[in-house]
Amino acid sequence: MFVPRRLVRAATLSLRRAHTSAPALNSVNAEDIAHFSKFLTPTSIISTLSPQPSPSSELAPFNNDWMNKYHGQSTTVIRPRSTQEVSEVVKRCNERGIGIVPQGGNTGLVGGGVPIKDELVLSLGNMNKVRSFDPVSGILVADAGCVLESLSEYLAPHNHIMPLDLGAKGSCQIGGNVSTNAGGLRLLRYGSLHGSVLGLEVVLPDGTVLDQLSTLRKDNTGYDLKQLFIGAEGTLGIVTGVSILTAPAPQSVNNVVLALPKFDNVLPLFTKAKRQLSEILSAFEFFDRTAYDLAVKHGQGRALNEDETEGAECFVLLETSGGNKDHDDEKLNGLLENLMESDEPLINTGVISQTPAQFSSLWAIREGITEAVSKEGKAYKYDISIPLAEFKHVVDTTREHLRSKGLMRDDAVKHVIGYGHVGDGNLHLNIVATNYTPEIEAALEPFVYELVAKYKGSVSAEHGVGVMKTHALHYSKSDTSIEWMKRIKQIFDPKGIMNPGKVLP
Ligand code: FAD
Ligand code: 2HG
Ligand code: ZN
Repeated sequence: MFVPRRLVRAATLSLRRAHTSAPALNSVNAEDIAHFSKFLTPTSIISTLSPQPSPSSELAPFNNDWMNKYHGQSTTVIRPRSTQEVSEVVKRCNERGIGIVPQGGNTGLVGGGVPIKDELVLSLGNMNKVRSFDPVSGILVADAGCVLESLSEYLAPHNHIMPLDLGAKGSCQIGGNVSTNAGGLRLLRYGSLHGSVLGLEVVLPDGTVLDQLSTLRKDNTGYDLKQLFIGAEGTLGIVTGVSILTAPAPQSVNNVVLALPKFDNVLPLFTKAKRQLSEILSAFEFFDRTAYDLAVKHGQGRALNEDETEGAECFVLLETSGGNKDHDDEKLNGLLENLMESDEPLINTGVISQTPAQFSSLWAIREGITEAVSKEGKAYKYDISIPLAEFKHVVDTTREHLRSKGLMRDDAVKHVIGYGHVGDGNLHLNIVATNYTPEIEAALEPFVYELVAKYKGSVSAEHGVGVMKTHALHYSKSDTSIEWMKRIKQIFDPKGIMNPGKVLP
């Protein structure tokens, strides 16, 4: 799905700025622009400080996030074409104490990819070449600015797929994926990027290039430094190249959307699906009724027939991927028959895809929920890990809490919905409001974070910390852990220029 950059609206709230304070850093000035012009092509510099100043409308897509919730005032965006150029830009910023915000596709959902003040935005989009691919090992080495979907398209004729997939694939970049340790729709099958990323090339905050672009599956030679940059959200350095293990394309895929009479059936269904489908189960995604209704309302995927959804409290999208169509069909049909035949069926009904178009259309319902929510209103997004059994309870409790505060009304909070990656224990709790307001935020925080802490969960399962959750880190990390994170940051970035105000409180 293509995720368009949002147009900027004039009067928007900057909710988080009050909570955050970036280190004292210098602003970019005209001399810096003159310095950059010595080694960058004119099209690599977008700046209001250039001799021919760029209009601020050109900077707007880089200063505002995908949700139009977080806003910066950067005067300058640099779009380097090579690692060497990144290194030169970073060296200058380090000397001058200028904050840098690395930016990929700007699809992040926690405000990590946009400036807080007027930091320089370093956008990786011009570094978009595949460096090498080995069809035998499946190892791909690519520039960090390659868009995820383009990499999937590149691999298709070689019968390989990327080990990750997400709704933002049309815009997000592999460097952004690595820097957020993105999870997504294939994690159940292929695991996290901490496993599939084999090596990284990183420009460190002083401009040094750390070349760890290994293509080895096994390498036990001491500390695995690359792991520090996976999920660092641009606070330790700039990822410029990625070596990643891709997967052989499955020879046979199926998907089915199952309508369930009640949430309580999700877990028994997951258990049965794992047992009966075993190695071919590749995704098990959940969305509640309101999430489904919003996706349909806003044209995401093709709606199921009304009789297929009647009485359904929630839905599960289940995918199989394997190597033998007859074998996989038999296993999936066996599961579906078994589900329908039991005395108390776990599902009301299911819709199975028969063609590639139907396969995509069923996925589009699930993948399109984020897009649908953004069309419906302004979303407060809580991306949490909690025990599977508590998914519904957390959604219901949050809704009741907002009701008790008198906020469940059309001009405040319109919907509270839950969806996510059951297979990974990751719930996306979205509160869809008419506007972002301090009143709603105060009702939600720390309420939601305390609920997560009660279940010993994580306040960020996959989207990261960004600027949104720096103050909430302590709900999921001990003081000792935070202290060591700060020490690591200090070692790599003593001047605090890399993505200031993000991740660490
Ligand atoms: P950006 O948004 O540009 O940046 C994200 C963070 O990474 C920022 O802190 C930025 O500074 C840093 N960064 C970016 N590039 C680099 C680099 N080269 N070097 C160093 N730091 C860098 N996330 C999931 O985990 N799972 C999902 O299923 C999922 N689905 C989504 C669906 C939609 C419709 C949308 C809009 C978002 C979704 N996301 C999901 C969130 C987001 O897409 C991911 O976090 C994605 O990995 C961000 O990539 P990006 O290139 O857009 O990064
Ligand atoms: C998903 O799983 C993404 O669809 C986005 O992680 C979740 O928008 C969200 O809250
Ligand atoms: Zn997700």
